[in-house]
Amino acid sequence: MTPEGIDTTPQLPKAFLVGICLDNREYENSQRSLDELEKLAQTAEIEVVEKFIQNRKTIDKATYAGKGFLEEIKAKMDMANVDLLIFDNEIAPTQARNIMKLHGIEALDRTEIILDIFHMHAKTKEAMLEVRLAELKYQLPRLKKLWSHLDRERGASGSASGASRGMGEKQIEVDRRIIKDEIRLLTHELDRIMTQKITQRKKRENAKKVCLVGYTNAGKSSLFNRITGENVLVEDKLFATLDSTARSVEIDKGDNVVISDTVGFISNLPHSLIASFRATLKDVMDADLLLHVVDIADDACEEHIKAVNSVLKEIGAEKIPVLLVFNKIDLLGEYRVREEIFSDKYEGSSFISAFTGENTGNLLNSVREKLNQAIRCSFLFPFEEQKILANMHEISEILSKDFTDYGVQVTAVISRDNLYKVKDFLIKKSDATKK
Ligand SMILES: Nc1nc2c(ncn2[C@@H]2O[C@H](COP(=O)(O)OP(=O)(O)OP(=O)(O)O)[C@@H](O)[C@H]2O)c(=O)[nH]1
Ligand SMILES: [Mg+2]
Repeated sequence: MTPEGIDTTPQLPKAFLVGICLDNREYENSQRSLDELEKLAQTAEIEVVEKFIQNRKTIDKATYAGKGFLEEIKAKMDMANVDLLIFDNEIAPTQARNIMKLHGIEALDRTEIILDIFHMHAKTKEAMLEVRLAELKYQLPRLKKLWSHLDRERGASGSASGASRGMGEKQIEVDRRIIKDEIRLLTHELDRIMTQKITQRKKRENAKKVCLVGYTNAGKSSLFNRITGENVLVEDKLFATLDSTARSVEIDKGDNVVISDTVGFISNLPHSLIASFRATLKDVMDADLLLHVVDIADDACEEHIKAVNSVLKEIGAEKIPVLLVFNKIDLLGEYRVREEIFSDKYEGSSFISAFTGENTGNLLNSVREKLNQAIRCSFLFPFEEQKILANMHEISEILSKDFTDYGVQVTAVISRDNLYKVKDFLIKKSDATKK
C-alpha cells in the first residue's frame, strides 16, 4: 500500500482450469492431472480461481470443449473476474482462436504454461538457449494453423483480391524460414557450448557417472546437495532446476564418481520439449547409473514412476541401470507402511530423506554396490568373431552397435562376472582407473 492507501501489489492474472475427460474410467487421473496443472499455473504466477472437469464423449473440433460448456464458463468467468481459461489438454491454435472469436475467452494449454515456467526459470545462457529452442520447436508445426485465418478472413470479407488471398500462405513461408533459421543458429550455438563442456569434462572421463533423474519436485536437487555438500537451488516449485550441474564426489576411499542433477520430467511432456534439454539428455545417456528419485509422500508417485520411465524410454535410456530412490520418507507419518509395501514391490530400492539425511549413507553403499555390479564398456569385435558378438546379447545390455572398418564396435553394460568372457575385445572400460 502507498501512503495514499492505494494497493500497488501486482495483480496476478486469474484463471479457471479445465480438464476434458473423454473416458469416465479416467476421471480420477483427470482430477490428479488437473491438480498438477494447478501447481504448474501457480508456479507460472497465475492465480487459480476454480477447476472444472468436463465429461465428453468426443472433443469438439472447432473449440475443443464445445459451445454449451464455453458459454456457461464464460458467464462464470465474467462473474468471477477471471481472465484466462487453461486447458489441461493440448488445444490447437485454431481451437484457441475460435474460443476467442466465438466466446471472447483467452485460452491456453498445459504445454504453454510449462514453456512459460521454463522461460521464467532459465538462468544460464545455455538454459535460455534451450528454452528458446523448445519454444520455436513448439511454434513451428503450429504456424500453418496460425496464419491460415488470414486467408480465410480476407476471403470471407469478399474484399480481398485473388492475389491477396495467398498472403497468409506467403506469411507462413516467411515465418517458417525465420524460425528455421533461428533454430539452426541456436542449435549451432548449443553445439559449441556442448563441445566446450565435453572438453572440460574430459579429465573426468575415467570416473563413473551417476545421474539424478525423476519427476519434477521429487527432491533431486536436495539429494544432490546432500551428497555433494553443494548448494544448488531447491524450491517447492515445479521445474526449479533447468541447468544440469555435475560434481565429483568420493564414495569410497580414492574412488570418485561424478554426480549430476538434471531437469525434472512431468506427465504429458511433449517430445520436442524433452529433446531441447540436451545437456540433461547427455548426462542421462552418459551415465553408468541413474538414481531415479521419487517423492514417496505424493499419492501419485507410482504414476510419476511410470511417466519418468516412459520419458527414459522415449530418449533411449531405458537400458541404463537404475536405482529407485524413494525420497521424503520423513513426510510419511502414519503412511510409513507404504515404505514396507514399496520395498516388496520395488525390490532393491532405497528409502531416504534428503531433508533429514536419513538413510543417505546407506544409499551411497547401494550406489557403490550397483556400480560394481555392472559397468559400461566399449568393445571392438572383428567381423570373424560373430559368435561371440551374438553371445554379447545374452550376457550384457547392448547400448549401441556401430559398424566400422575394423569390426563391430559395441557399447554395453556388463556385469563384472561376465566381463572376463569378452575382455580380449575390450577397448574402454568406464572405470578404467580401477582394476
Ligand atoms: N520433507 C521433505 N521435503 C523434501 C525432501 N527432499 C526435498 N524436499 C522438498 O521438496 C521440494 C522440491 O525439492 P527439490 O530438491 O527442489 O526437487 P527437484 O526434484 O530438484 O525439483 P525440480 O528441480 O523442480 O524438478 C523442496 O521444497 C524441498 O525442500 C525430503 O526428503 N523431505
Ligand atoms: Mg531441482
